[in-house]
Amino acid sequence: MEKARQQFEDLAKKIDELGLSPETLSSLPSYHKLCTIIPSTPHHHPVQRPRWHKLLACTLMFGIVVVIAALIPFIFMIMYEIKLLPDRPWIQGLHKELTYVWLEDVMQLDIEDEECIVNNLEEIQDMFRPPVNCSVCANVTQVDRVEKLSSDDFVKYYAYSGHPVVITDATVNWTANSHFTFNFFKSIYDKESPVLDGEDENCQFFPYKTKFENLGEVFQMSASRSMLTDGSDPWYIGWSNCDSTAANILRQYYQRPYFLPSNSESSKTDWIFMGSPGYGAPLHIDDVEFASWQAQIKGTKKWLLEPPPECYLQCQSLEVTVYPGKLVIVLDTNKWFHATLILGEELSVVIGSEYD
Ligand SMILES: O=C(O)CCC(=O)C(=O)O
Repeated sequence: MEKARQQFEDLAKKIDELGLSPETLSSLPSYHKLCTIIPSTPHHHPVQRPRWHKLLACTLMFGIVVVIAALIPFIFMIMYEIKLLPDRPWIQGLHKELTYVWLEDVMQLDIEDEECIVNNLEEIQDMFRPPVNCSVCANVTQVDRVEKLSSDDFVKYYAYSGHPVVITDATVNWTANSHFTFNFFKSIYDKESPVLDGEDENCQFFPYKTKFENLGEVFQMSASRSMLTDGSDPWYIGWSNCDSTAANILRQYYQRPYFLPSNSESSKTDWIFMGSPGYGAPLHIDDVEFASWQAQIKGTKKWLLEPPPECYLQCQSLEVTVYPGKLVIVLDTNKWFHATLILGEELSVVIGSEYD
């Protein structure tokens, strides 16, 4: 037995020296003979696993390392979002870089054009908006009507207080009042305008109760409907004027309201709302960046302003009617719920913009 064991050791050593695999050893007839003498032989020699085992193990290890490496950015992003990471500039920078890589390179989105990865439902947006500081409406019992409003007074009383105001001489020198008709807008928005097909995410279009899907369809309505002829279907729409060609033409007919302070930036995007008496916007609150002004170019519009529910005990609802002419209403539509209704017989046309 001892001799056989020695022979086995010699045989195994030889195999090692020759650089042969352990499988070669087990395939030798002398190995099998020795096994019958020493039943525990395989355990005496460190039997190595076959090569494919090694390959599989290496592949698995490599896979695990790759997966962990790929997960690190995700883990970082999640930790950042749930605020588990300290607020350091390099962490914020890294988060921004990773966001860009993810959205632009992986998801192939144009980050400047995409507003959200997943768009919020408006109802949910309203529900989860941050609560309003009720100083915007506490003690406000009416919408002031003022004229000759200096920029200083505008800043002091209205611009950032959230207190709505109507400025009754705001559009002196504007020629919009005589030019802004349905046909005028129709002539400006040519076929190339991104507003028309609604393809550009930044060009928002509100059809309200109508069936229009984009501005292109609006401008194809019949002349009698556009002129609100008796019996024609009423309509009311709004759109953001994101098309610079159209915006530049429109700006020849109106200027930045005189009461805005010189250091206040006006948004590049204007908003236009247009439509029939009896229609308007339903009660809602906006999620835009700043407060805005809106000039009543044609028609008469009644505004209903509701304080946000968290301020019901301190604030009251307000109503104000804005007539056509030189009037501009300034309102923080992010703070006040608002609804509009067109009064009278005339088509309502307004243009407005945010200011900071
Ligand atoms: O002018 C309108 O009829 C609606 C305006 C509006 O809802 C808004 O500016 O958020």
